[in-house]
Amino acid sequence: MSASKTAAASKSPKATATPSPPSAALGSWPTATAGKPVTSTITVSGSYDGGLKRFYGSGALGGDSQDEDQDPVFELADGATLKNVILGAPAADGVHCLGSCTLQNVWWEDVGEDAATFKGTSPSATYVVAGGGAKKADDKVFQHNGAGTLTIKNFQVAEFGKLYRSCGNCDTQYKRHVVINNIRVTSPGKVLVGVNANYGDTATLSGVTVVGDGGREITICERFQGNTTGAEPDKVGSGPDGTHCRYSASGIAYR
Ligand code: ADA
Ligand code: CA
Ligand code: CA
Repeated sequence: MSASKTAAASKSPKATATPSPPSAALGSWPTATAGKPVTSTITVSGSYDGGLKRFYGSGALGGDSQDEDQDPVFELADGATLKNVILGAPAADGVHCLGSCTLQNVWWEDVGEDAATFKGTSPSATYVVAGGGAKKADDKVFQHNGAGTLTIKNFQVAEFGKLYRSCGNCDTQYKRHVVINNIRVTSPGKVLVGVNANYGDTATLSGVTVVGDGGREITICERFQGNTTGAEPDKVGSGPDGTHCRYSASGIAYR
């Protein structure tokens, strides 16, 4: 690239139709504009803008437990977008995506059984989590039970079990992919991503900042032997291997 072209590009950056939040914004959480109890699952097709209201489970969605059989607060049809939503407590089973979906600027203040579950059955399903954050997940934040690729970018997570898990023991298993870029991770947490090596999963991470983990207790990427029997999967390794856990030391910053 010529010097003049470089100068021109930096002087007048091109406006984009869908700007992503600048990385400098990571660290701050939104203030809810109002509260909205939800007693039965809100189904979304097309686009739903929550106006940064705090949605929380009530009645049948108000259990606040770790039960696996809870309904979600939001259920997104294939191709749907959910944006500007704060999920407060209790958050039941969070958000379910039945196919490709986009979760833009969605915040979980106190993750329920999990924050979002991705269930599309097509290998070409794409799920995008852009902006937002999740706190207080006893176990998983993002549960990938279907096929396809999940991208998590410009996101923050604090106090969690696993940020991402490719289902280790679902009845139907798939090759799954996760791409993580520009996230802020605040200790304590157990595992950033868990993938099944035997089904060919991949996790690609870059731009990860880990805050407050002086003891390096958070495992960045763990590989499992997944199954369809329902058994608890065995761990088979962790750390970058260039195949299933794709990242380099420079992609993970500690502070
Ligand atoms: C699968 C998995 C469960 C649980 C569940 C979920 O059914 O086998 O262990 O994680 O997904 O929460 O979506
Ligand atoms: Ca679960
Ligand atoms: Ca769940």
